[in-house]
Amino acid sequence: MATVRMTMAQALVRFLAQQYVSRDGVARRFINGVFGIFGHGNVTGLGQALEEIGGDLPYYRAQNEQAMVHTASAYAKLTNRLQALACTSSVGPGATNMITGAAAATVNRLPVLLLPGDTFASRLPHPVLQQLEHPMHQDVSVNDALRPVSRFWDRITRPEQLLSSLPGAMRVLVDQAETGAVTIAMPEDVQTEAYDYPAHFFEQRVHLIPRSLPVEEALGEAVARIRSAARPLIVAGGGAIYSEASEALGAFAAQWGIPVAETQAGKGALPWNHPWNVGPVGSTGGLAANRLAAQADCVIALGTRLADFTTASHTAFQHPGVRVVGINVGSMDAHKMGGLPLIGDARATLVALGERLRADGHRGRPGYGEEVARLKGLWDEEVNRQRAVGSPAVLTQANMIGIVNELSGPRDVVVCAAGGMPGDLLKLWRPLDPKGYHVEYGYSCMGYEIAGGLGVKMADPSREVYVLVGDGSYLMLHTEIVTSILEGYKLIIVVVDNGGFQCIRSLQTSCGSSAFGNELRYRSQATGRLDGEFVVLDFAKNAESLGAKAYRATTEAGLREALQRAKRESRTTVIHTVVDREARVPGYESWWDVPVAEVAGREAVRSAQETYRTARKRQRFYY
Ligand SMILES: Cc1ncc(C[n+]2csc(CCOP(=O)(O)OP(=O)(O)O)c2C)c(N)n1
Ligand SMILES: [Mg+2]
Repeated sequence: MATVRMTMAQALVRFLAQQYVSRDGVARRFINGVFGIFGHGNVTGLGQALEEIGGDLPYYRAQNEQAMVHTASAYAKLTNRLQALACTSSVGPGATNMITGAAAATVNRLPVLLLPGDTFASRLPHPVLQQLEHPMHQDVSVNDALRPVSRFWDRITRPEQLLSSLPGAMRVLVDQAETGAVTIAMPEDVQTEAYDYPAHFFEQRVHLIPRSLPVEEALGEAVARIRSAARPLIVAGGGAIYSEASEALGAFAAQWGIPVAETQAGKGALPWNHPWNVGPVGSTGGLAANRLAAQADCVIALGTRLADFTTASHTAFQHPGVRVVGINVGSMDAHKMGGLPLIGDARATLVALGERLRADGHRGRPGYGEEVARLKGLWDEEVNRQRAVGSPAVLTQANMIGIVNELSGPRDVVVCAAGGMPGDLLKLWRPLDPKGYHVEYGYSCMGYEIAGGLGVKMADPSREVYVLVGDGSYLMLHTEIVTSILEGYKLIIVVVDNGGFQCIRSLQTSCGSSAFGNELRYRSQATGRLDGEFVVLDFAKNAESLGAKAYRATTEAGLREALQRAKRESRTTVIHTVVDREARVPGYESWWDVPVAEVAGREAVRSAQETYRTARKRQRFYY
């Protein structure tokens, strides 16, 4: 057997460069680069390997390990999980900085490969710099903290272990149901150790991404349920987009007269103006989808995790006989809410259901189509109204969203993750392209926005990327602006300055407490709380100092002007907008479960508790 002698790190690099995926007959390389921050735990091992044989696999230097994992997640999301990036860190703090990013990737079912350095397998110099010494467990390092947030986890203590570990890691990365963060911890000495690897280990490998179908009986039962339903509703989640099901979904909805509601991850699966797209459903949903959901007797959950925002914390579906049909590549998701599990690819399953419905001679549902069209009309008008709220002199967040949407192109991408904006975007943004709406709301991780925007731009530089980021999120993590400039990936970043964590302040006051600890104010001498004057920050200057082009906009006209200029720029541009702190887009006949104190001195909290207890009575469980 021909062998090649190389270090464990060199073998890893060579193997990764040869992994391809193929779906629908199109093959592409899976791992397309490595993000990293070097330290003693990876620079002489993996760093050496990348320098010597990594030509094929570009290396990107990040500013923050959490951020680079977000960048990798966003990259994978934009490519419908058909391409990914690896992220390497040193031992210790670099590795633990990746935990948040790993959790975000795993929650969102996005493939990222994490390659943290680890303490010496030999243990000879221990404790090494940055080692966590556990008094009892000698085989524990901080990398073990990555286990619960990873879908595959391994530690390579001998170079030949790569032979079994890497194929296992690849299986999980490309598996549409199991994918998420995959961690291969690399003790720093092992990275540099040589082994005679079989030459065929480095041959090109193409992993097929199947379009699997549910078992025939499940399809048959689903057809019967859809056929007998008077008020069916499809809830389209991220899986619909990942499987590129837009066309099949649009045709299915129109042919069988079934409205399609959207989740955060599923928004864009149908263009906003598709006649059967009734808009967002759930806690931050719109009135058309929420009214249809409340009365639906058959909910077809298509590629969705059925998270609490989608189900309005289990209050969205109120029909006494409602039943769920769960179409999902993942068994866990397909079974949710007592659903009839159709375990399969979203697109292939819709096509299969359509064929069987046709054979079955499906009859129409009198009046339902008209009702759907009427509700959609009402919702479209409401979105117009909300986007226009504000005055020429004072911007509101709704206003800002409307303007950015209006001035962006049909293939451009809006990126967001946390704060009040995701809910408003879900209601008000009007995507035309399935990849045009990119909101990370599985982990809703502050700090994802700019780092994620970078990943989107790297995955498709032909699209303009609009990152909408709250002042709170910006302050938490904005330093990948520097990476975007180093690498020449242009972002248009709109910072929405409303004086701090306003969505959490709203939540706090709506549950009866008085506002404290959320806004960006000086500590007041009089009260001892952070309720003094608002701190005035200059986000434009901050961005400029990092190399970005920057503008400030406080009016509608100013924002339009700044966006036009930003579009003409070739490098990352930051627009600091100041919006009305109090203006809110309302909720639409929905609810979100946030617990309220059962004992409180304040009357307002007691009253909120009462309201909460009543609202909870609408929660339904279907198991
Ligand atoms: C990493 C992280 N920490 C805390 C939270 C909880 N959280 C959600 S939104 C939010 C405030 C965000 O503030 P900002 O970005 O200014 O948005 P706004 O609420 O003003 O819309 C906080 C603290 C979170 N989602 N992520
Ligand atoms: Mg804010």
